[in-house]
Amino acid sequence: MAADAQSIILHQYDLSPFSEKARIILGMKGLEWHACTQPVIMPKPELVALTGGYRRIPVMQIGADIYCDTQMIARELERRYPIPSILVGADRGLGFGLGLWTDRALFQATVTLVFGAGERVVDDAFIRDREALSGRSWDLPGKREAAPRVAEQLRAQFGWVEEQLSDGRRYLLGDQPGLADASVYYNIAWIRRVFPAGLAILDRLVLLMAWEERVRAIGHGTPHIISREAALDIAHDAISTEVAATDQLEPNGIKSGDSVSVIADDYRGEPVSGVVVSSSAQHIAIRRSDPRVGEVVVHFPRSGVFVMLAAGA
Ligand SMILES: N[C@@H](CCC(=O)N[C@@H](CS)C(=O)NCC(=O)O)C(=O)O
Repeated sequence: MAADAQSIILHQYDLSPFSEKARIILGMKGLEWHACTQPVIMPKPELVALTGGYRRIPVMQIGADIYCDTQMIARELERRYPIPSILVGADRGLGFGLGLWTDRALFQATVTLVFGAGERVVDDAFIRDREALSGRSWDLPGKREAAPRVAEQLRAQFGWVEEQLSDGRRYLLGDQPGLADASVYYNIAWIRRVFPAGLAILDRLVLLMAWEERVRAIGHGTPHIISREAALDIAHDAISTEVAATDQLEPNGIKSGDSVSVIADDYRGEPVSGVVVSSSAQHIAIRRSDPRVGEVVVHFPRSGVFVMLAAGA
């Protein structure tokens, strides 16, 4: 199926843990989508042409709208394709809130276990790339030393999932799968793929293991493949559908038309600069231009980024 300006394009790569979170959400919604494989390390010229500097994976593109971060991707998929909802039952905010645990504390512990206790799963170029990004040494001896203690932390944290499932529910927030499931699941799925022996610490968590199988069985919807050039052509030929809107309650008065830079609030990376189209408590959308893709609108979540007004704005 050829992609067009309405198609969901996920810029991703196969082994990327956060891409798996997005793929499972696409599966929960039973969506058809296009997988655009991006490099694991810099340079990522096509991705950066779309985002203006944001280099993480995954990024979702629909026409000339570019959604950065799985939190933003989940929110936009929910807005465009509300049924079935990934915000289960009465716990609509919790799916997002739990992401602060699963995508930071839980994921960091997962990373330390995989790289500290597992076989070497990455090459020198990957290590140099991540060192340059974080400004910190990869410190394999430190990871090795921390891994046994982190295993205890992980057993405790996955133990919460076991406790949550102990009343017989099928998924974390009820009998329907949702964002919370995708957010915990990608951590386990990644350990299972790259360091399966690491899951021995969870052997006794039988409800967790059965839940993992259920979430895996949800699958990834219907993916097709799209080349990077074809994705850029779609962005170039499309017009963003984002409508200009000023949020009167913006804490720092940011309004439509302001020039801003947006940067991730953890280990930073390149700021993305542009002109605000719309914003709310949960998103900011900025317009920018690029010689290859023309005018695009890049969308970020608010929890997880800092927005800075450009000097003189
Ligand atoms: N908060 C982001 C995290 C994404 C992330 O860290 N992705 C990893 C790959 S799974 C990545 O791109 N790392 C390289 C980098 O940070 O440049 C999200 O939810 O999408």
